[in-house]
Amino acid sequence: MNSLALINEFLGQPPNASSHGYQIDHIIEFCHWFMAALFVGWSAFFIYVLIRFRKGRQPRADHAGVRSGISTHLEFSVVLIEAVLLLGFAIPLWARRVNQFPPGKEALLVHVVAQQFSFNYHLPGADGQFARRDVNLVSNSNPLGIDPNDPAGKDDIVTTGELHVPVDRPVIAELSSKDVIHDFFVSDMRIAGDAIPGSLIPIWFTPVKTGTYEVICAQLCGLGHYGMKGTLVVDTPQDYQAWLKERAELAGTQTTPPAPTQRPPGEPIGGAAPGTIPPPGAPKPPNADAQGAGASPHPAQQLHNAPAPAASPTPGG
Ligand SMILES: [Cu+2]
Repeated sequence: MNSLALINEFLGQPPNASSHGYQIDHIIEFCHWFMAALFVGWSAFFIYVLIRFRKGRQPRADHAGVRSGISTHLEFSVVLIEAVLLLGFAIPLWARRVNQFPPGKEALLVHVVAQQFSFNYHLPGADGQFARRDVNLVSNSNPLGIDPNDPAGKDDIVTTGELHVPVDRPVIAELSSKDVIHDFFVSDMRIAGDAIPGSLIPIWFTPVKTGTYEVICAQLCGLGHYGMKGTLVVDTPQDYQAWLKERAELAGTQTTPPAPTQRPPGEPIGGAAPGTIPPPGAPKPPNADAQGAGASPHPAQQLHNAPAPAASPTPGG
């Protein structure tokens, strides 16, 4: 573990704070030591060749070249080690990340909706049900287009910039985007995932250390990309409950019945709400299709057959 910390420090990586992160660190460590060995080996070989085949010692070029098989064996071993790294470590590790999601009941499911230039978070509240989202309801005060008439949304929590999660509980973050491709990257948790318009991409991690961590966008997404940062706060279970309560109370004071979202009174519901920029020629999606992902099957199964997220216009649609 000491060498892991050394490599991390050397590379400027923050200490790992997730349950799976040590595996990522391990493969990073292994690759770097291997590359260091290669670098030293090739450099030594290069210097040897410069001296051994200098003009003074070898005035005439020998077109037959090297006759021994040492270099072939060396190159084969390098290829073999790289194949072992890829097939033995990298691909199985990746397969575990994408195939072995924590059970839905055990995990905290949060919708992460990226936009230029911030991350929005949608939590289902006490009932565990996400409200329906509709792109036509998106406005400055309702960044996710949550349907104010959906009873499932009465206790939903929407935050921008800061997300709280409890420690030692798996978190499934379902990524989507409202505009361009972003990337939800939390280096302390050793996770990153692209947020792509028209896709729902689940990633998961289990935070094992309380604290405040930086979330950044890792895809060049426009002029304000440099400032697209957020905060992930890992709380003790008690602090997390207190935060949930605080958010619920805040939502309660900011809404006017029957709207559970932060829609100011008098703002039109449906149609072209202020702040909404529908794509050119976009047909209005039928409400049935826009049913939020809360009632959908296991997130891992949505990767390829997911409907477009309600708040994300399909490219070219
Ligand atoms: Cu971005």
